[in-house]
Amino acid sequence: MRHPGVLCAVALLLATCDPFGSSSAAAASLQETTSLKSIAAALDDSAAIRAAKAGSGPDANAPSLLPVPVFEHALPSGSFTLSADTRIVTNGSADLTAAVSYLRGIVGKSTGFTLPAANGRDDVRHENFIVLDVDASRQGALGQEGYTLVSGKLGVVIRAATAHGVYMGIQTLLQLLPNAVYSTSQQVGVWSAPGVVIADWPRYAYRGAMLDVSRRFFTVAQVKHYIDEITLLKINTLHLHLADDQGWRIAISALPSLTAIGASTQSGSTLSSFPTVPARPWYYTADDYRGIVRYAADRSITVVPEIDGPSHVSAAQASLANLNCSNTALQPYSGFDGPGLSLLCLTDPAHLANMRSYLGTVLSSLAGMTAGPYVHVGGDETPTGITPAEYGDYVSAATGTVTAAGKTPIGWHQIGSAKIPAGTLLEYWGDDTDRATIGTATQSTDVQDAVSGIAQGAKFIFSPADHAYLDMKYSQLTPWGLLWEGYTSVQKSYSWDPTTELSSTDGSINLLPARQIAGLEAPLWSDRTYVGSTALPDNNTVWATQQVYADYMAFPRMASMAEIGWSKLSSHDWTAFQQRLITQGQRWDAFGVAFYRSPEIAWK
Ligand code: TNX
Repeated sequence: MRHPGVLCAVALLLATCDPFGSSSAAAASLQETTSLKSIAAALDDSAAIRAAKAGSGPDANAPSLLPVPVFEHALPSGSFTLSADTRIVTNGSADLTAAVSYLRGIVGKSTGFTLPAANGRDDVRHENFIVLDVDASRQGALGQEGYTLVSGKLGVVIRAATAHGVYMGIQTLLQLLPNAVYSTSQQVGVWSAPGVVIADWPRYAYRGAMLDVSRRFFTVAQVKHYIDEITLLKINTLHLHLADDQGWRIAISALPSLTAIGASTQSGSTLSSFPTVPARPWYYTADDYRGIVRYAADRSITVVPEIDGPSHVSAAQASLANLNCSNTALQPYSGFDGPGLSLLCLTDPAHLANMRSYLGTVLSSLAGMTAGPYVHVGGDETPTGITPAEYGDYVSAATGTVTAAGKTPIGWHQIGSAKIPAGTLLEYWGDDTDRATIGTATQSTDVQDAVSGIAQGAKFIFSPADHAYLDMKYSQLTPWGLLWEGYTSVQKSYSWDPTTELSSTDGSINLLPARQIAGLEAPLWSDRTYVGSTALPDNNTVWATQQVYADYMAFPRMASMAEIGWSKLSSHDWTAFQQRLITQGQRWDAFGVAFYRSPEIAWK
């Protein structure tokens, strides 16, 4: 399909088709341009936005981008070449400092170019610029994270309503450049991006990744590395599972025992028995955590902290005696048992008061350290003995503290069974077995909890365990991870959709209105990060490093999640996705991501 309007609109970048009459006039008008405003105003990308809104997808010959953008049209007449002279032009109307230093950081390492800021007339004459333009009036057309990108001979122009949108455009620009741009050491090359016009925005606002740092501690550097990896795919949320049976990972100054005792264990090891003394204890100080939050924010990622409960709480029960009915602290737990292992004492007024005081302290200090709008309160897998009233007491204390701290609660979908505040988000981890019960006389408990949440107006984040759980093995050959949902191939991770997870298999019943879908999240649990993980480990067991485990399990399946979360449903296509993954694999190779080379894909 041809888009002549678009071609003409980008005449300034191409100097071929000229809306002002002749290409030389266009070139001249650029030479005289002294401000970003006039460059941006002269570049009319509205035709691209119109084409995107009208449902035009990417051209067949457009460059391979992942997630695939809403609209992308290859421009035949010339590519942009990044060089030591390329200048960055911004208008300073929004804070682009983080986005610009991110771009300089990635490009600087691989190309050695510094991309200095332009300063007026002289630099624009270079005809070699990257314009980053924030214009709030484009909010209606592009939303929070949308952007347009035009590249041509003279430069690249990225325009958005917010700095987040510009940042997403920068991620796209990196994908347009040669894969070696992701290299962390200097490379020689011709750094060209093809001529293209793109109009793009996400399908869902919440596109998350979860890291279980409780069962296996990830250092600050390892968490930052994971952030660096997920941001390449336009993931915008990092959920940290900070407390579970096997470990407590965040310092709460008013309750020092939570880390002094609760952080001394992980699945399969205790600090005292650990073969080498770790350089750092197995928790984040408040400064560590704030540093992670800042690092993420500089990459347009919101951190969501989670304190699980009223089950998955052994680490807290080992640290604080008054959470237990016996008033005795439990032994720290470093085993491998899962569901229903632990429960706070919720059976009498004194212990309910202890629980409320504990949550009040922990969740409000965590809210205070968190820049983003959410705190996750857990709520999954309680033991069978608990009554709905006890569970409701916990959920009400947890969500009440979060809302009182000015944040929005998120919980695993089970909290939908209790009374939850308006605006609560539910993270749904049901699977196709649950789906098969929708509309039958025996809807599964997971579906019932979801239905109760839907009726209370909750919004949903989808993490279906049979598609989105990154700790599930890909195949019999996967050395680590779990298997309770069966094997999750790359194709299976790509073969689902948020709009049908809560509808009957035949599609006749849909429980969840589309407006109550916030997005999706890919959890990476860390229960079993060792070779031979279908059995318990012993002294000879070989453990994966955190980074090897995360890279292998999350990539390429994170790309499936990213594309389902960002791209239009109509562009969803396994065959085309496989092709995009081949290119993405080369980017990962350059960036140093030790992804799993699944035989489903013809990797280069
Ligand atoms: C279930 S699903 C869990 C986690 C485990 C995971 C292992 C959910 C909210 N809880 O505690 O780590 O399975 O796959």
